[in-house]
Amino acid sequence: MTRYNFKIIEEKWQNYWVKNNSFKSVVDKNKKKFYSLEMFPYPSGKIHMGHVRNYTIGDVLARFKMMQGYSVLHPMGWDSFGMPAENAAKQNDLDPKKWTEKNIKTMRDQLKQLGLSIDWDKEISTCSPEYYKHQQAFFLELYDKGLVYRKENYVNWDPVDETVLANEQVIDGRGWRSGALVERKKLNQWFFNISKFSDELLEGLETLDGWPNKVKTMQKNWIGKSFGCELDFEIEGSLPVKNIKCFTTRPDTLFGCSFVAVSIDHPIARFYENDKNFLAFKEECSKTGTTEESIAQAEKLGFPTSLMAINPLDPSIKVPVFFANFVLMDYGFGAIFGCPAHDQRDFDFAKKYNLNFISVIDPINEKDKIETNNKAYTGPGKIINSKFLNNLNAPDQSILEAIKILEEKKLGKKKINFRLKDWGVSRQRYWGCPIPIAYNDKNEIIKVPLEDLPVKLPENINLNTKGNPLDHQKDWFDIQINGEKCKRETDTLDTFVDSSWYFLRFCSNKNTKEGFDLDEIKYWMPVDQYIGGVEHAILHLLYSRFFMRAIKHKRKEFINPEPFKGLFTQGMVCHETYKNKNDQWLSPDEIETNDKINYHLKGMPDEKVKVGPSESMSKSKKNTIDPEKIITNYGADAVRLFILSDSPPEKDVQWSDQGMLASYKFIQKFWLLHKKIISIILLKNENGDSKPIDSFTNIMIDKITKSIEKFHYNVLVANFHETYNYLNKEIEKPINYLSLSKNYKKILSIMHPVMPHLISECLIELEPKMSLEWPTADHKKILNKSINIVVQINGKKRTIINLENEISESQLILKIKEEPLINKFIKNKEFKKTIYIKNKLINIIV
Ligand code: ANZ
Repeated sequence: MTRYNFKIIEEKWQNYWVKNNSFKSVVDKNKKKFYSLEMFPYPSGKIHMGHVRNYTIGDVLARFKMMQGYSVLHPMGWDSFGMPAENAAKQNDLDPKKWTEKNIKTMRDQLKQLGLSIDWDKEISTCSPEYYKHQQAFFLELYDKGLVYRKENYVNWDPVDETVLANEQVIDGRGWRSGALVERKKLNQWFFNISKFSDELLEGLETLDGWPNKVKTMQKNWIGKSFGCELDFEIEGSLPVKNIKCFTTRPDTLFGCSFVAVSIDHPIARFYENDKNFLAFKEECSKTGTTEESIAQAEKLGFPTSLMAINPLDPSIKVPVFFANFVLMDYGFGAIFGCPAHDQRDFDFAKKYNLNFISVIDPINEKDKIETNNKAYTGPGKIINSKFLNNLNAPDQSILEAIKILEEKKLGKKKINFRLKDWGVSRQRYWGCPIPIAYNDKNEIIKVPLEDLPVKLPENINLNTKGNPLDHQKDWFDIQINGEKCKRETDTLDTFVDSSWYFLRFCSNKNTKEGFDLDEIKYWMPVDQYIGGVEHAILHLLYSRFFMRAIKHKRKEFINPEPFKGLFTQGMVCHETYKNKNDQWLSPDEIETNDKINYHLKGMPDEKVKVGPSESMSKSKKNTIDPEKIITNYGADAVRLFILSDSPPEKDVQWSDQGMLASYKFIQKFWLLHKKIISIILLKNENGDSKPIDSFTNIMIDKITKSIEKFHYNVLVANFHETYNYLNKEIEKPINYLSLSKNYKKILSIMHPVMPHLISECLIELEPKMSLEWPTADHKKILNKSINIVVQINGKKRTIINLENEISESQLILKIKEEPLINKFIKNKEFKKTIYIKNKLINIIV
C-alpha cells in the first residue's frame, strides 16, 4: 500500500486535461447548455483564499454539469485595469502593463494548480487592446443612441496630488495618499444614462428568481423609487424669480412648512455670484465630500436669500427661502420645502436658524407625543392644523388626498422620482480604457472613427506627474481626425465599465470585428450561475444589467437583457488576528503556541502575542494564508475539500490548520481504501448480497445530486465521510465483485467534482477506459426507505406515521384508521375530504 503522492498525480491530471482539451466549450444545439461564471479577479499578484473558495464553488458546479451531459462554458479572465497597477508602478518605477502581465501569469499558473475545469481558450484580459477596442466601440454606440453624455459634475479633488479621488479614497475628509483636505470641485465628466432605465431595472428584479432576496432588496433600495409630487411655490421679493419647483414625498405636511431651501447650484444662485458672503458659504459647503452619506452627516448649513415663498395651499402663509448644504442639485428639482416637525434634517436646520415648528401630524402613541419636542416625528398619525386635510390618516390617506387637491387646483402633480443617478464613468487616470473621443479647436466633441479603434494607451510613459499622466502625453493626445486638428480625451473609463460586459465577450472572445457574436450569445447567455462576493451586490451587478439594456436599446435582435439567471454570493474566508505588544499586526507564520490558549512569537516564549477575533483575511491585518504554500504542502484536492467543508458556502468560513490537515488525511485515507477495494475486486468473488451497497449508492447519488443543486456543499463533504465509513465496513463482508465495481464507480463519480485529481486516478485504476458521467439514482434499489407522514385532523397535527415503503392514499387511510392515537379524533365521524401531499402529509377533514 503506497502513500498517495498528490504532487505527481495532480500534475499528471492537469496535463491530461490540457492535452485532451477536456473543458472546451462547444456550441452544440442538440445539448442543453450551462454557462458557469465566477467573478473574474483583479490580477493583484497572487491568488488569495477568497479566490480559492469562489473558484472551487464554481468548479464543482461546472464539473457536475459537464458530467450531466451539458455543454458547459466555464471561462476565466482578468479585470486588469485599475489603480493598484498604477500605484505599484509609481512606487517602484515599473510599467503597469508589465506588472499586470507578470501577475496574470503567476495567477493563471496558480489557478491551473487548483485543477479548475476552465476553458483557457476563452481567456480575456480587459487591459488588452483586443478587448477594449470593442468597449470603445460600445461607448460610441451608446453615444450615438444618446445614452452617453458629458456634463459638469462635482468630484473629490485632492489639491496636493492634483487628482480626483474615488469616494473610497477619501478617508476622514482627507486624500488617502497626500493627507490633504479634500475639496469638492466641478469637472467635465462623461456619464452613462443609467437613470433612463430606472423603472426597467427595478421591474427586471421581479424576474430574477435565481437571485438571493437580500441582493434584490439592495438593488431595489439603490434604485430608490419614491412616490410623491412636484409643486410650485410662488416667490415674492426683489429678484426676478417667479417660482421654485420642489419635489416632495409628503405633500400632506404642507401646512407645517416653515422654509424653502435650494441647492447652492440651483439656478437662483446666479443672482448671488458676486456676493462675497455667498461665495464664502459655498466654499464652506465644498468642504464636505460628494457622497450622499457625507452630506447627510455634515452639519446643516444655510444661507438666507431675500426671497419669500408662498404656501401653495394657503397664500396667507409666507416662508423664507434659503440655500442649504443638504439639498442636492441632482435629485428632484434641487429644491425642497422644509417641515421641521416631521423631517429630521429640517428639524436640525430650523433649530439652528430659529424657524417655526408647526406640528401637522398627531402621533398615534402617547409616548411619541412627548418625544416630538426633541426630534422630528415621522411616524403615522392623524393630520392636524391643516384646514381641509385635518383628520385624515397619515401617511396613507393624507398623501393621496393632498396630491388630489393639488392636482385639482393645478398647483402640483403626481411624480415618481428615482434615487439612481447617472453613472459617472470618467477617471483621471492612466491605467484604464481610453475614451474614444477628441475635441476640436472649438472644444466640440469629435468621435474617433470606428476604423481607428482601438485608441491604444501610450506605453513607457512617466507616471510620476501631478494629476493624470495622460495630460502630459502631447505626442499621444494631439491628433487629426478627418484633417481637423484635435486633442484626445485624456480621461479613461471607470473599470466597472470593463466588467459590465465581459460575460458577453467570453462567448466569442476571438471575434476581432465585434464585441460579441450574436449566435454565440444566443446560445450561451444568460449566465446560468454567477458566483461572487456580496460586495458586488449593487454596483457591478446593476451596471451589467444596465449595459445589457443599453446595447439592446434600438437593437431589437439583441437577447433578453438580464445577464445573470442565477446568482450566488459566497461568504468570506476568515482567520484569527494577532498583535504583538506594540499593537502591530502579526501573521500566523510569526507566532506559536503550545496549548492553543497562550501564544507567543516564534522561538521567543517571553514575547506574548494578543489573539484577536477571527476576521476576513486581509493583507492589512496580516491574517492571510497563502494558497500556494497550502497547495504545495497538501495538494489541490485537500484545499478544495477543506474550503468547502465547514460552513455552507454563503456563510463565512473559519480557516483552521487542523481542518486543513484533516482534509489532507481524508485524501490519504481514501486512497488506502481505494487500494483495498481494487484488490478485493481483483479477487473476483461472485458471492454475497449486493442489495445493501446498491441501496447505499443510490441514496448517496440522490443526496449528493441534491446537495450540489442547492449549494449545500458542506453537507456534501459530510456525505463523503459517511461514504468512506460505509465502504470501509462493507468491504469486510463478501460482495459480488461486479456489483462492488459498478457501485464503486458511481460513488467515485459523485465525488469527482470536489476532488477531481484523486478521483480521476481512482477511476482510471478501476477502469482503464475512464468515462465520466453523472449517475442517476435508482429509487427502486433503495431499501428500507422509511417515510414519515404527518397526519392532521381538521388541520391539526395529531401524529406521525412511519412507513417502510411507499403506499397508496387509500392504504394510508386504512392504516390511519388503525392508529390508536388517532382513533378518538375520527371515531364515528364521517371523512368529508382528505388532502394528501405525497409521502409528506395528510390532512383529514371530519
Ligand atoms: C417635504 C417633506 C416633509 C419631506 C416631510 C419629507 C418629510 P426620498 O424619499 O428619498 O425621495 N428632497 C427632495 N428633493 C431633495 C433634494 N434635491 N435634496 C435633498 N432633499 C430633497 O425623499 C424625498 C424627500 O426628500 C422630499 O420630501 C424632500 O423633503 C426631500 F415631513 O418634502 B420632503
